[in-house]
Amino acid sequence: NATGKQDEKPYYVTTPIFYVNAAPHVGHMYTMILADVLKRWQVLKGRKAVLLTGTDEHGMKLQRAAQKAGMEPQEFVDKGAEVFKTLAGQVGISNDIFIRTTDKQHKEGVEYAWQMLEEQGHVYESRHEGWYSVSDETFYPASQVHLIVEPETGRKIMASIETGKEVEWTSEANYHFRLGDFREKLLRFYEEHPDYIVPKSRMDDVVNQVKAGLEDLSISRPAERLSWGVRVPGDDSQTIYVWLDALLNYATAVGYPFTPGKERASGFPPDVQVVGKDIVRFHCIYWPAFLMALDLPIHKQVFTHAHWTLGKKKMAKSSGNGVNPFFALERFGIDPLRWYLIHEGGIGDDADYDNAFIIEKYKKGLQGGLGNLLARILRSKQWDAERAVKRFAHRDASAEPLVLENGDASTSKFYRQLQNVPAQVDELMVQLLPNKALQHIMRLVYAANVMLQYQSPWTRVTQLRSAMADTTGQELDDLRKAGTSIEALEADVDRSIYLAVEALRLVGIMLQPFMPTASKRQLDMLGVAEDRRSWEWCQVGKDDSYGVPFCPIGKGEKGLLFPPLTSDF
Ligand code: ME8
Repeated sequence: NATGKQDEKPYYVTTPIFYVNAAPHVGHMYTMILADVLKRWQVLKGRKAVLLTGTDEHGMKLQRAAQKAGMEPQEFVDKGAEVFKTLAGQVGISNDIFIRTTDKQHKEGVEYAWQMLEEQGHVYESRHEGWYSVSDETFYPASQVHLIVEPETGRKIMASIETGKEVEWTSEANYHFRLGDFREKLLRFYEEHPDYIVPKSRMDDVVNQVKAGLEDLSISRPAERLSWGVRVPGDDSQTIYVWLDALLNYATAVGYPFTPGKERASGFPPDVQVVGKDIVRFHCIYWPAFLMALDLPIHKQVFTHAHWTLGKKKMAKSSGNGVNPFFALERFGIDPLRWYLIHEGGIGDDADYDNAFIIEKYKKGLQGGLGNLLARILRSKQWDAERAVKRFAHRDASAEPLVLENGDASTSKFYRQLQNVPAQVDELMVQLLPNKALQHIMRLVYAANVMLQYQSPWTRVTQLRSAMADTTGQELDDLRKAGTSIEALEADVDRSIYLAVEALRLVGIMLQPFMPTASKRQLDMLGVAEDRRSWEWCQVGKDDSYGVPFCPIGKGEKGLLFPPLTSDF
């Protein structure tokens, strides 16, 4: 009912908010796309969903980057944020919110949260000594740093063992968060929520880390060192630690501090937070501890993914080996790039980004697989796809069966596949395996091509034509002797064409979250009504009124859904 719908908590998906110290690369675009696909899948299924992305604009790293650029920090971050916003727009990210940590409302929310933490006794003042990495914006314990020779400069530096980033010895007075107090509570939470971190292997890492012990967390820095950030309420000499500031964005963006009763309608807490494996600790240890301390509900799942590498080295802003996402978009187009990144991107293990490989995958999957199937059905003059759909989709009760009792095993096998694949894809999406889900959709495309190959409607059409043209009647006789007839042959052709068209319709519906533009064109070509593109229509035989007429696909390369890509760019 209407009230139920209003009260419904929207499905809330987030990306990390990105540092604007340097331009985005393909890695950032990947996270955005993953989150976008998860959101769009929910929308396809009829759920209200909210997607957040944005930029992390405070902290030492930004302060130094602005200084280096000879700019005022605000001017510097304004420029940086614009680039990320433009990127989200160009990749078709359907974000409802773009938060910037320099937004007034966010800063006020952070101040409020700080006061709550203080009031509840979670904060104390003390001196802090340790190794701080500006690049990672975090302290490392002595056991996690070592002396290295920096390859580029030959300088001997102390660096984090985990990230290889330089650390600096800092000794200063600052505020601490009693993170250690949350060890037991966190461990209990992990135990009660075994699916909290996906994939499971990263859950195990986090549990082991917390089991090994949690040190209290330094959550402010002297303002004379770090001026670019939110000041500690009531103590102007200290600036709030950038990660506390940044993590709170997921709450402030949807209205924290919440008006009582409004929290659920805002979407909070997030249903799924997509992050790279580099920031798991922050999202799966610090963030839930902050939420516990603030008496806020905890996010349901953290979906962690692996990294894109270039020449096997992690793509990173600081290494200068990031692939420019704007160039990639121009070269391959939004949909092929979205498809490639999800299909080939790493969740558990890193994946290497390679232009030649993208072209190869494009040729095989999109041109040779999906594009070819569409063209085979819609462009061929050999059969009448409209007649096939009229015959089987628009059938009445007395119509001939689509799958014959003792018919060809290959068609009944394919029919079963058509029946099963949507639910299987949905299950993969529920398990947060969008790569596997996309691969499974593509398998249906390949299976449709194989089914056609096997059914060989073109051979039957030739047989049909020749029998009809044969004035001696000999060929008709032969057909009859072989236990078939003109009508049966024609029905066979229509049957295999209809099964292939049905595959294209279901695939088109399921591909919408992955390739919004290409799938729209595909469904347009198939003549599927706009209001019949949601999940409930993604069942074989459900739509009885599409395809009449099919939209002309156009001549030459222009009319192709996936035109050839040029490899020399
Ligand atoms: O960490 N492959 O921001 P950030 C895949 N501001 N994804 C990659 C990647 C790669 N090579 N490199 C980066 C921050 N990413 C903080 C987050 S959230 C409260 C604050 C993606 O600009 C991946 O999602 O360094 C990674 O976690 C994120 O960008 C880091 O972005």
